[in-house]
Amino acid sequence: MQLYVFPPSPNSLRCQAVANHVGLDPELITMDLHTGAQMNADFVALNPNHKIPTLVDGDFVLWESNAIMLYLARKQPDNDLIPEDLHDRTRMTQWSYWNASHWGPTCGIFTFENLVKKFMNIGDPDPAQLVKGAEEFKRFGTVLNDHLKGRETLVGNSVTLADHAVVSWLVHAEAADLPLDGYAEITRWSGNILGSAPWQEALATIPGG
Ligand SMILES: N[C@@H](CCC(=O)N[C@@H](CS)C(=O)NCC(=O)O)C(=O)O
Repeated sequence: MQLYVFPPSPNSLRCQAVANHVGLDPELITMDLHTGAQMNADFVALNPNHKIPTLVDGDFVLWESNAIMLYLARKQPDNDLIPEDLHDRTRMTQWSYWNASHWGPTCGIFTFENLVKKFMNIGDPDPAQLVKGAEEFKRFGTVLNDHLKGRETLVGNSVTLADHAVVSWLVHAEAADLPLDGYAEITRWSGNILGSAPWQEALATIPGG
């Protein structure tokens, strides 16, 4: 099994964390997005969106990180990343969609403006975007912070795919200057999840740490 990744990317890190969590060891193939490696014809044939992460398991090719996480979790039956209980399972789905629709795009504003632009030398942060990001962060960060009060995980009593998805955007919290002051529950929860072995293993693949 091969997993095409770009290790600093939250989208690929969350798939790597799930693979580690369930004890799968796909071959990691790094696509250097800075040099446009994702545009090469062989990769575009696998994923016409030319985006990482992309998974290849024999003849089976899969893209979109949430689908890949689901595949990895189901590929290895003995884990509790996908709850059996209907309410817990659909709550997990709720948070996963929330992450894709709201939390990811919100954190993505800070990640792009404060981190990616600097890294790729493509200009200064756009103040208007950061104002928009701050408004969105207040709205969705409050939802997450309130939900986490008295909880160790987003759903039920153990880590699910939702934790891996939502926490992935906090990997670069400091470098992206996410406005986390006052969001103590998010900080507590993300510290625990990102400090866990599957995440530590995934984070160790980022060149330069
Ligand atoms: N919705 C996709 C997003 C994947 C994505 O945006 N990947 C970015 C890196 S973070 C990428 O590969 N960009 C390269 C490009 O668009 O050419 C997922 O969840 O997998």
